[in-house]
Amino acid sequence: RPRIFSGIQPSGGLTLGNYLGALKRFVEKQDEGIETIYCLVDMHAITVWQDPDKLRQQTREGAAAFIAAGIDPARSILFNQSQVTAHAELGWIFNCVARMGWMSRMTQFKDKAGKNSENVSLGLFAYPALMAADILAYHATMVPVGEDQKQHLELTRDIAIKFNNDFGVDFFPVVKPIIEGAATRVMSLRDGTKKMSKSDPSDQSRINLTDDADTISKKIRKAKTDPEPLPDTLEGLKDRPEARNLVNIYAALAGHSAEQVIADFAGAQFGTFKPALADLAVAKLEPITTEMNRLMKDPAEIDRILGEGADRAEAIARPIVDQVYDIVGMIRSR
Ligand code: AQP
Repeated sequence: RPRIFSGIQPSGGLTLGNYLGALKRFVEKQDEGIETIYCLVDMHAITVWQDPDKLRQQTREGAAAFIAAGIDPARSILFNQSQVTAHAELGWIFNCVARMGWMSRMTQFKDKAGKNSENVSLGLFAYPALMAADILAYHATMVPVGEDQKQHLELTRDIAIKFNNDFGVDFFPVVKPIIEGAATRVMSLRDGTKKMSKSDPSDQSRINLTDDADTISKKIRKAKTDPEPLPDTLEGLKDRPEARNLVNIYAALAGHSAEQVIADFAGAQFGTFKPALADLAVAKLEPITTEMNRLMKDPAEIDRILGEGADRAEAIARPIVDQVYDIVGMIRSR
């Protein structure tokens, strides 16, 4: 039976990019009846500095977003990474399998470290090895992610293959990224060539799942665009990253293809298209925000759900990681 694993960092409030590229699709996979394991990856979050109280708050808010978006903790396993020590344990072993050269080629590391790579945490560099552990500790084979995670998943495959070769076993499966839909890469509202990101310093660049209707509308109306009306073919969006981004967001929210949106809005000015997009975004996001706010009133209940999810996750990961210790040659005598 296929098993899905995916995660989101509680490194800030979740954005429309996280929702369309990841969360919405996590729910679809759950509803297809596939075994789904979803994680708030708090240990990844601390690869850059997080205020402890905010980290707790963001982890609970992330869990509330999952549930509000349609993750059912009875059907999916939902937990925070640090409660299942198998991730850290396998992560260390993978640090010893992955090669420095592989890690140095990771574009996300280069982007996040910028010119200051001497001064970022060692954890940020090792991040993709921990991500491989997140997935492989469950022998998951399918990983729904946004386009930006493709390279990390290729590295996960390389780590699995090298581990199997180094120890002469056929233990870890080959992992397949699932990158699908109209919004696998939602771009910043201020710059159509940059990914929408929770850590972008400009709040105007993103829609947060906690934004109210008025804020969402204002951000969309103010989103950067060009002066041309919408074209009548997708081809016409080729060199118009901002216009293309808004069309893709509309398509993903409406559950249509981008072609369909272009057919419906061919020749429309942004003065027409943006209000339509704002109305659609509010209609889709407001119920989620309202439910998140309701869930956040009972943090103890969220913690209980995460703890229960961690118990179920642990029951799957523990025997797999115990076998890894055995394969590697570590004595387990108690
Ligand atoms: N802009 C995006 N478009 C589509 N998918 C996206 N994802 C993130 N941004 C977009 C997908 O969301 C999942 C969780 O991502 P993450 O929280 O692990 O971290 P990230 O990819 O680094 O996202 P952020 O928002 O940019 O966080 P920060 O700013 O902390 O680095 C992944 O499946 C990702 O593809």
